[in-house]
Amino acid sequence: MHRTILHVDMDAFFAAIEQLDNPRYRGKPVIVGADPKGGTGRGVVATASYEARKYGVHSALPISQAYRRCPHGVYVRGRMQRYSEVSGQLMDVLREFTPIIQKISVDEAFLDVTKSLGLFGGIDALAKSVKDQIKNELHLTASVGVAPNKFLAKIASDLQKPDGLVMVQPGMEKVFLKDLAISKLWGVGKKTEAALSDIGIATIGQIAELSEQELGKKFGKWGHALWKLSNGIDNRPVEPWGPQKSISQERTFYEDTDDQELIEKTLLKLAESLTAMMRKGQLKGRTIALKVRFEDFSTFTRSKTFDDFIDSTQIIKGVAISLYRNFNKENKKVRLLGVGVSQLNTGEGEQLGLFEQESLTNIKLTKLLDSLSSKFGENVVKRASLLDDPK
Ligand code: TTP
Ligand code: MG
Repeated sequence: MHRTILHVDMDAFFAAIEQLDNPRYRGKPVIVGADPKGGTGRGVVATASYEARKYGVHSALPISQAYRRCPHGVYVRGRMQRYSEVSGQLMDVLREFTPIIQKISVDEAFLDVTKSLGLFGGIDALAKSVKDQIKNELHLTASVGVAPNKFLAKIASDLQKPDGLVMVQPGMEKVFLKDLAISKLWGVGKKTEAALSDIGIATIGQIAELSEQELGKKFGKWGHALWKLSNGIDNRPVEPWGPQKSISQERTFYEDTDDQELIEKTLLKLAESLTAMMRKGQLKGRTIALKVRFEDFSTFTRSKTFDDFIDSTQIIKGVAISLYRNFNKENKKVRLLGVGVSQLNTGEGEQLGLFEQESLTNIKLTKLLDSLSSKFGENVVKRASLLDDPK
């Protein structure tokens, strides 16, 4: 018995919401992100409407370049609160189709609809209905991928954007993947891509032809995962939110930075707001982790595990700074920093890796923040978000 998994991903999410809320922006190239300041602005594009993408403007492009490519575009700052609100509405719509739903970012989720198919008259009708409901209730479009597993569903949703619908029938996994570029494989970054292209490999089908042992030898544990994925095998379940497994705080700098003072100050602030939240939620954890994303988007975590459960601001600050100093000795420019705690003293059972479930953490944090804000006022507990100014 095979599973039926949907991956739903909204189209040009932030930009589409701007066009929804400001009818005069519709049909125009809308760019959400830093202030371009007539081409001299610093920082990056969060996202661009499909009209703007025709000019080569996309997420993470420096805003100055975006301005050069599309000077007549409509440039807007982000409104995270509004985007979170729509994100919540999206999840409400999706929950009508199945309770087995895993939100993986502000605008995307996996749904396991295996057991709902009968209710909705089969997969074609269900998938159409998901798209229609999003359109009717949110007035926005989504792209949907349908497949026997998460990996394939995620690739499928991206293939016919915007307003796409791509289905991978059971049994067609390898045919579907055969000619796709290896960059579509989860976790294949520039380095793996280069290593694979060195041995003449450009498509997923070519990886699938190698033996699992061979890949294991070349890439270790990751090689085995690579083999499985390229053969269309992915048994990971869609995991609805369970009890909280980790808590973290992170911040993206508008401008990548190698300013040690700013970096360490930011880490201290993140540790402070993290521990404030832990104490309010009566949470302690055994593993303290640092997350660092560099300019090229490569992302690393470093952690330290203690025998005891900890919530001390001093300890967490100290660990965050020492992990950072040990890790970034070359002082490479940093784009994002995060500090988190896992192995929490709540719930039991399997402990998930830190940052693996950012959405889960975010939802829990949002709830916690809401309750704190109502007690202490907004500014006391402002959360680091993608669009916040780092200062
Ligand atoms: P995505 O789903 O990656 O992008 P998108 O919805 O804008 O466009 P697409 O149609 O290709 O799915 O990300 C969702 C939102 O997250 C996006 O609207 C803005 C935000 N975001 C950033 O702020 N920075 C980034 O680098 C990326 C990739 C996304
Ligand atoms: Mg999207």
